[in-house]
Amino acid sequence: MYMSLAVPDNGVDGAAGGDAARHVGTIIIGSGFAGLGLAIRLSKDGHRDYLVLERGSEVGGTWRDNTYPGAACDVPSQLYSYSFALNRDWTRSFSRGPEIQRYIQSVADRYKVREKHVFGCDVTSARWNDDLGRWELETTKGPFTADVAVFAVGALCEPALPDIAGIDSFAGEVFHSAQWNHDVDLAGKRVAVIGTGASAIQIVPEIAKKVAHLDVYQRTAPWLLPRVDREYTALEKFAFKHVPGYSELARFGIYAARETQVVGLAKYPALMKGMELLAKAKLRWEVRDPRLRSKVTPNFRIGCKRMLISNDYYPALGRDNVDLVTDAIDKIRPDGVVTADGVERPIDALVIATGFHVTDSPMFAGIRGRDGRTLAEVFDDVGQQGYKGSAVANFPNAFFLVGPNTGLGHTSMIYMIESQLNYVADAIHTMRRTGVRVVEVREQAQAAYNTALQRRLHGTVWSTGGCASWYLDKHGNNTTLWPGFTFQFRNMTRRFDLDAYETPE
Ligand code: N01
Repeated sequence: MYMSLAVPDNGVDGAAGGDAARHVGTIIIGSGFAGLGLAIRLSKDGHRDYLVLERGSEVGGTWRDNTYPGAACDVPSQLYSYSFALNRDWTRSFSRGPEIQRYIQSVADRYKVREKHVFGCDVTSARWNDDLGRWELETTKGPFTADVAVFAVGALCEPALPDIAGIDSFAGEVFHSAQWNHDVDLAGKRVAVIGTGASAIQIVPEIAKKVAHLDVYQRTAPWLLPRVDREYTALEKFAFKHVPGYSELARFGIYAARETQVVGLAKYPALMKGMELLAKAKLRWEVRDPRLRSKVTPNFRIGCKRMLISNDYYPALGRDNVDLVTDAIDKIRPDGVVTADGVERPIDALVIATGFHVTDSPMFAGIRGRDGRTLAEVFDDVGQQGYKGSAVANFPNAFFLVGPNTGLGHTSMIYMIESQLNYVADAIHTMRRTGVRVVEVREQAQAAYNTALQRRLHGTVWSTGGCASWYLDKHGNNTTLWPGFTFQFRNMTRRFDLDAYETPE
């Protein structure tokens, strides 16, 4: 089904590469929206000397991996494609996972970049060799070296498993939302879902229909807004595809409307009250049982955690075969979950929807910089800090896509990714043009950037809204989200600013 790896082009035939490392100008690690986008960008710019190392067997990243029932996007479809490859074939206003994955695959085919991929290639470590001025990578397909390494591994890719006593002793089926086991038929089984985040609220309504009984373990009640999802009419589909400018106009309208949320989220959190009223009205309308209503009523300002959208989550909780459990989980036994009040609820299968390692990704421990310290050690010291989300001091010739403070809660990450593509592609181009072989962001430039960023983040709803979220790291700093309008980030990353970088040599 997939294009085979073209040996003459990327030189890797799928077998372990032996002792001799293969040298490549630029190595991109990961082929989700970010890594794939950079591959296309480099190809378009006429670069041939690059490779994408992808541990999976396909492009798509999070959309390839998250195949759980109900997986769908909470960003409107028209905004959820590359600007250079608009999808004029979306079938509904909010796309489902498989349709997005098909789109990503079609773009990889259209731009013929599969031949630049090495699939099934897990990068186990990456180390900057300061003497030779290059990156040395160990992978499951042998060693590689590269002048420039671009880490496009995604923020939501390393499943976070809860530290609950006895979880390993559970005798039934157990899997994380991002590693759904499709061989397990949940029909007629007693199932527990731990977590009530974006993934869980999509999973719960889907499996509630078929399981015998479902316990949903909630630690914090999320805010829910309506999901205005529907299939496009034939006329709309025709217009998106054939009327010049129609897709672009729809895209711009959605983009502009979503950007207005930044005013409430990042500037005047009190304005979020309006959204809270809408969410409360929805809650009152959809949850008639006062006991359940009080359990699902959030206790923090809307927007502090990611706002979720669903029309079928509350109704699913109201089903006779579903219980929402708000008592803390004490331990897990081979055949059930025990809560702090001593009640044991027997189950046959356990779904873990507890999110991802975002600010503490295990991947950070495998990237070693100029002074020998790993990214994990550097981040442990100062928190997850970078420069323009794309570079980190002490890591020369390394770029990061979806790096520190590039995340969003209100609009499409693809917009931020494309901004970073401009920056990183221009960096690679600038290095070629000027003959500068090594660039490393100046510590001062990074520190000044982060001081300004944290000042802006201080008054946002993510810091003041009264919740604990994965947006904040262990130092209490928000190192994940971009605090402004996304077009501000776009302007800032339009060109690579060489003067912010050391160019040792
Ligand atoms: O993960 P989460 P997710 N014991 O971290 C709970 C994107 N996404 O996979 O709130 C018990 O949001 C935790 O409770 P609390 C999107 O960016 C997008 O759902 O921390 N519970 C929470 O309820 C999203 O933000 C789409 O108190 C524990 C849940 O588990 C991101 O992925 C769809 C626990 C984790 O929620 C992650 O979403 C899906 C424990 N030990 C996902 N630890 C789109 O539609 C955690 N929890 C685009």
